[in-house]
Amino acid sequence: MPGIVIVGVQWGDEGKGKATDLLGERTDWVVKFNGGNNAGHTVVIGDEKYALHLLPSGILSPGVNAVIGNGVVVDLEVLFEELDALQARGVDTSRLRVSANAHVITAYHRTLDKVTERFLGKRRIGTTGRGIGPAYADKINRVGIRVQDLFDENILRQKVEGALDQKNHLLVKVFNRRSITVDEIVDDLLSYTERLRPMVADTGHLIDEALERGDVVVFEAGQATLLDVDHGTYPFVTSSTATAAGAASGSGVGPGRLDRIVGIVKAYTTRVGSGPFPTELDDDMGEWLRKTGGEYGTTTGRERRTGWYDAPITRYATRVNGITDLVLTKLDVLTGLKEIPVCVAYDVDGERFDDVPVNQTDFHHAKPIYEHFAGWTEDISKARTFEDLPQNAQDYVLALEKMSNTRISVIGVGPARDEAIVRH
Ligand code: 2SA
Ligand code: GDP
Ligand code: MG
Repeated sequence: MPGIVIVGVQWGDEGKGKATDLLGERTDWVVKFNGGNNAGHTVVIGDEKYALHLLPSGILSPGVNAVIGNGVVVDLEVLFEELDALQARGVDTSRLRVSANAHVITAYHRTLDKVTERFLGKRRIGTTGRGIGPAYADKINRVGIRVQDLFDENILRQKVEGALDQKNHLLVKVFNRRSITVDEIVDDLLSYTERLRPMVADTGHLIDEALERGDVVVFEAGQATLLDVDHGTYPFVTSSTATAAGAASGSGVGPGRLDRIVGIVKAYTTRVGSGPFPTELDDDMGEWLRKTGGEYGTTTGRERRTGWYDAPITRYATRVNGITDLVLTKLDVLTGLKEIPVCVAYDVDGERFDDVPVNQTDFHHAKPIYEHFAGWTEDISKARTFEDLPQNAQDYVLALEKMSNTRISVIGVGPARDEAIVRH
């Protein structure tokens, strides 16, 4: 099983970073294939806590080759800040390779992201403001700057000129901002080239060779299924393919190379940013989940919206990703609840929907239909086998497994690397 994809089932922050890190011991390569420094993965190893944004979580495992694939948008300032911070903590980052075809995020992408959100007012997406959407828009519009362009100043200058042409008009005339000069962008980008040069590679080729040798390659998705630009709650999504299919196009290997698709799902649900969220709790219970689960953005520090587990979402994610195994995280957070509601279907204006409705308006109107499960009070953070869990916790897990038609292979019972139950 050399090609393993890790995807988020819900709206992100399910604990993908920890899952990737857990697999690290048996992994040779970790590939980030979508998104950029909008991602935030917290990994706890012993007493050390790491927050990663642009770098794949696998970089924390000694000996693992880390790859930033062609599907990623790279903010070079952030890349080197993260590398410096990890190096200062003694992490070996020498095995990082960056795709020559990855696009770069520049100052004008960051500015456009922020001013567009302000302009949208109540209709804003709630982006992370990192320039992700504008960088992908340029890519699709064929005016993006790629990593390889940094090594030819003439080409770079031409491309930046092309990209800035319409943007300056927009910035000055529509958003009342100053115009951005070609020189300031080119000078900024060129300041990174010498440090970047040894990392740049034909990463698709490297990964293909690794798979051919039988190496274990983990493809780590940023964001999640419902934030995917095609399959998520559009327009309240990120601008990349965050589902399993993106692992192939975003890293340059064929889809047939992907052997297992591991879906990471939280024992309840969270979301950051705007958009529909049927099981959202806008009350003390929601606040309790946020506090107990530590649900604050890893990148922006924003409060995450919280709600109960939504089974139709997991079934949907299982279908669009082809999930073969589930990792259920943060079961420990639910400890102490008398009963735990689980959304089993939706009521949409009087009609029952067992699945996520295809029509976005229906999803906005969806009211959860709940089934209630008995809670437990015992501390489960020391549980290492399924049988160590209290009966009610076992029943909760088995019920979620049945509703999603997919095996739950790993259960997270705490943030640390070893706080997990692996079911055989
Ligand atoms: P963007 O910046 O264009 O990708 O924003 C578009 C939507 O995607 C959501 N998004 C995220 N949702 C959850 N977690 C993310 N990463 C950080 C974290 C978020 C943070 O790990 O906590 O720190 O705020 C992430 N990145 C993007 C975003 O909220 C918009 O709804
Ligand atoms: P990602 O974006 O999917 O990698 O997730 P984040 O790192 O943004 O958010 C998940 C948070 O939950 C992090 O703070 C993790 O340390 C933490 N976490 C992961 N698994 C568990 C678990 O099983 N239990 C608890 N209590 N925390 C967990
Ligand atoms: Mg996160």
